[in-house]
Amino acid sequence: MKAVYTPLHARHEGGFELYRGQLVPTFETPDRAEFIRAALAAAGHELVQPREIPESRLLGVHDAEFVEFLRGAYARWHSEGRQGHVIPSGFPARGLRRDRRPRGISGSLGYYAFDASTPIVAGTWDAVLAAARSAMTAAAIVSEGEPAAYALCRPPGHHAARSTYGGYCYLNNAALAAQYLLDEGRRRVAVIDVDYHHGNGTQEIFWERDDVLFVSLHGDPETEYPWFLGYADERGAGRGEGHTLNLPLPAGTGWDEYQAALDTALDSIRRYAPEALVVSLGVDTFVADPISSFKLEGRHYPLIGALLADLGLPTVLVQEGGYAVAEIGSNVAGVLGAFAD
Ligand code: SP5
Ligand code: ZN
Repeated sequence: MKAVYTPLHARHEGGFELYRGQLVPTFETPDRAEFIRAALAAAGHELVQPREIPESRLLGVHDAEFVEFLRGAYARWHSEGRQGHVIPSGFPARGLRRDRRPRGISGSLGYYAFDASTPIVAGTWDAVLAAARSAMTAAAIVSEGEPAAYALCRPPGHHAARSTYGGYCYLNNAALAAQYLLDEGRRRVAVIDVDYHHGNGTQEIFWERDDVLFVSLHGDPETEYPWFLGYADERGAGRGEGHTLNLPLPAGTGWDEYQAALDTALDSIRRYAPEALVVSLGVDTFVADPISSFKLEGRHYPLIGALLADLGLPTVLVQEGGYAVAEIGSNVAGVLGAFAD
């Protein structure tokens, strides 16, 4: 299938994240995308460039001031006399005001970010915009009639919400793809998120909407990132009531339990009867992933691809996480190859 890729992803590189009490090089690295690109090219998928989709399309999903903040954050950090990496250090927790955005850069960072693992470096915005355009390009390809397309998005997106960023994510690529499909005429779109981590951003964006069904399988937030969203009792609100389905699974989950949850997720999508599907495709469910705790093996990824294809829907697959770099390419290619067959 067509796979949207651009080398612009590599401009987002060299950041540090706060991990277990230390500043360490971020797990989300450029070589992730290069291993995926190589595996997809070797498997015969056609690599295509993202289109110059107008930035106004971002505003279907994101707040305009948030987008401008992300674009300018690195320059502001340095023009306001700070050095090194742009990482927030204080957040509006319970009891603190979150109704106003402080004028200074440090307060603004804490206002918009929700963790300290998502650094902004000089090239971050270029890569973020290219990833968003990649996802929307894949959606355009499917809108124009291809049965499926894949976007090799880096940085990933599913933790980013309307006006918050975190979890290595800045703009929500999968939500942008879903909104693009709707804007081009699909009436109902389902998003299935198979990344190890809960897609809190996607959930928040579509929380009160009934034109998007959001279904997520993920590590139980009782112990797993992002900790503060992704519980089974979250089901949507207002018109969106019943249009969010969370299937948290315990750390250590292997294929049998995973497949049972995937069956539940696919059943709910069939009942919703969408006109298109977006897959938030993280492969950090892999047994050797350095920050996650499921036990899927390489042979399981083609099974996921085949089960997703069985839905028979026009499908946009969007890259999310996956940090076992040596195997990331074969795991992603495993999903796509089985899907295309
Ligand atoms: C897109 C994506 O996969 N983002 C993940 C961001 C995770 N960042 C914080 C990770 C903290 C993990 N806690 C360590 C558990 C080790 N078993
Ligand atoms: Zn993840």
